[in-house]
Amino acid sequence: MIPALDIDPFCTAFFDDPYPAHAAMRDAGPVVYLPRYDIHAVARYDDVRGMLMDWGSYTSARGVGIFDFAKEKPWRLPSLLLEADPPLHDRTRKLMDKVLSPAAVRALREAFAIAADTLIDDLLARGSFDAVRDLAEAYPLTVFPDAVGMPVENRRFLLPYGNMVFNSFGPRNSFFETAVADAEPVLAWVQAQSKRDALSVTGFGAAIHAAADDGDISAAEAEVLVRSLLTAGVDTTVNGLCAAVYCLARFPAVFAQLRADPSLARLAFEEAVRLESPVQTFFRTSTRDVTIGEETIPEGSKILMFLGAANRDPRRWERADEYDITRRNAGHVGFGTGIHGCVGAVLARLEGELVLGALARKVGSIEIVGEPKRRYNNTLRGMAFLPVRMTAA
Ligand code: PQP
Repeated sequence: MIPALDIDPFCTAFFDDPYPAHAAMRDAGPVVYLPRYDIHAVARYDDVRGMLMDWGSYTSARGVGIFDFAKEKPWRLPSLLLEADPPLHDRTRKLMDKVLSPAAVRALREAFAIAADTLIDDLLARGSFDAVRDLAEAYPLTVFPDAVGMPVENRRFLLPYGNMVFNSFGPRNSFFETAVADAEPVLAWVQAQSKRDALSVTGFGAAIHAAADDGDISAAEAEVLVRSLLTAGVDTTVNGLCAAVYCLARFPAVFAQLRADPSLARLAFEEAVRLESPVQTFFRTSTRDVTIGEETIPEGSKILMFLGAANRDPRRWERADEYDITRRNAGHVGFGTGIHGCVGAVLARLEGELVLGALARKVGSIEIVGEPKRRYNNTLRGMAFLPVRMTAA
C-alpha cells in the first residue's frame, strides 16, 4: 500500500512552512500518493537522487510540471533541454555545455567581481534597503543579461517571465493565473530578445546562434535555446542569492565565520542552496511500471521530486536543518543531478561566490529590520521582501 497523504504542496500554508509536510512525506515511505492532485511524490534523498539518475524510467519529455504532454498540448513550445530526453536532449545539452563551459564562465569573472563589489559598496552607502529587490534581484539582472548580450532596457521584464514559467510547472492555481497575467505584457519582448538581431555579437546568445551556422541546430531551435537561458538565468539565481543573504542575516555567528575567512564564500552559497533549495520541486513521468521501495507505480504516472526535502533528509544529512558553511554539502540535489543537472550551475556559483565574497570583505553586520515577506511560487522558494540594514566592516 502506498501511503496517501492529505498534503497540498502548492498552497500558501505549505510555502510558509513546508518542513513538517516534507518530514511527513519522508517518514511515510519511499514514495507517497497525493490524492489532491492524483500524483505520486518522493521526498527522501536516496529516492529523489535515484529518480534524477534514471532518465530512462522517468522521462522529462512529458514535461517536468504536473501536466502530462502526452495528454495535454503544452502551453508553450517545449524546452529542447529541460523537457527533452536523449537523444534530442543530449544534442542541445552538449551545445549548452560548450556555451556555458567553465572557460567561458571564467572569462566573466573580472566583470562579475567588479559588479559585486560596486553593488555592495552602493548598498553600504544606503545602509537600509530591500535585500530582494536591491541585492538579490539587482545583481543577476545586471550581470546575466550582460553575459547573454542583451540590451540594457527593460531587463526587469525577465522577472515576471521567469516567475510565470516556474509557476507553470504546478497546477493552474491562483499563483499560476496571477503570474500569467503579470507576464502577459512582457511575452512579446522576451520572444523578441531571443532573436539573433536583438543580441550583441559576443555573449551566450550569440554563441548559441553561431551553433546554427555550424549546422548543429536550426535557427528556430537557437531561438528556443536562448529562451531557455532567459527563463532559467535570473529567477533561479535571484532566489539563490536571496537564500544566502537570508541565511547570513538570520545567523550572525555564521556571518562572523564567513567574515573571518572570506574564502568560505563559495561554500556559504552552496550551503544556502542546499538548505533553502531555491528550486524546490520538479516532476518526472514514469515510462513503464516502476518500483520504488516495495511499491509499484504504473506507467504514465506523474511523480513529484521534492529536491528541498531531499536536501534536508536526516537520513542523509547530519543536523540537516542547520546552516553550516563548513559542512561537506557535495551531493545535495539543489542543482539536480544526472543528465539534467543544472547546466548554469557554474554561473550561479560564480555569482554566489562573488556576492558573498564582497559581503564577507566589506560588511560588518547584516540585520533584518522589518517583517520579511515570502514570494509564493509553485516551484521556486524565495522572498518578495527582505528589509535589512548593513554596516561597513
Ligand atoms: C532551474 C530551462 C531550465 C534552470 C527552459 C528552462 C527553464 C528553467 C530551467 C530550472 N531551470 N534552473 O525553459 O528551457
